[in-house]
Amino acid sequence: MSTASTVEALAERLDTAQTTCTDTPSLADTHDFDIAEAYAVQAALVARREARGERVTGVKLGFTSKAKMAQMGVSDVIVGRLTDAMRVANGGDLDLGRFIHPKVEPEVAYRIRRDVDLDDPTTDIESCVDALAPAMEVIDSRYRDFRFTYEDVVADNTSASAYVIGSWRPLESVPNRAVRLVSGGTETVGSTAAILGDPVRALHALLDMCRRRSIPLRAGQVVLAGAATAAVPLTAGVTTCEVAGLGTVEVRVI
Ligand code: 0L1
Repeated sequence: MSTASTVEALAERLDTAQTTCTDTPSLADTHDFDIAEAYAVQAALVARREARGERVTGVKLGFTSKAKMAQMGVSDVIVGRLTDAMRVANGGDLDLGRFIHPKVEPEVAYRIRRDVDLDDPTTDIESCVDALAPAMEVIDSRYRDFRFTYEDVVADNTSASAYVIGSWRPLESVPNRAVRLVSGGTETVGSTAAILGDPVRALHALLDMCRRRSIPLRAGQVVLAGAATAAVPLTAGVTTCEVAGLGTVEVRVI
């Protein structure tokens, strides 16, 4: 790339894909861009959402499983931004019509209780969170036929599309809890251990990434720590996720 106008043009293309539910070819087909530029496109994309009145409500991690990192040929997690327009109430309705080709992932969420000082090298990220909950994330890559590069996914706000969070519980260690997600006729089972070996490691990886990419972490925001299984297609009907000991979260997909 990389002029400011190119960054803005790519953000606009992804934004249009999302708002019109129309897929778009990989940006990398026509633009040579690196990971720093990909995060710049993501920031411009999120700024467009904020300009429409959306509020950033948290962050999400992606590529937190070894299998997904190996598939993408990378060794780093990726970070995307969540907004209030993506939030769905636990037990609420979710309209399939707002997506291109959605998939759903079982997750664990953390709640940030105080602003995280990214500049302080002694910041203890675990002391900045005060609760956790079962959660689900709907990812909806804006790219045609799911054909994308690592940089493409980052630019596309890591496919972030919707999320639902269950009841918050006091913090506890959840290194290896059974997870079960059912969407329509598809069931997938796994473990929180798939999230970097222990979801708490996702918090440390998040702090590192947010420092490198200057992504603020604010009191009251949520952190989706990463998928506990491979994503499954989101289909009409009740979609539920149970994390052993943490409870259940569900949406009605219509
Ligand atoms: O949340 C994630 O798993 C990261 C995005 C993966 C890209 C995709 O499959 O859409």
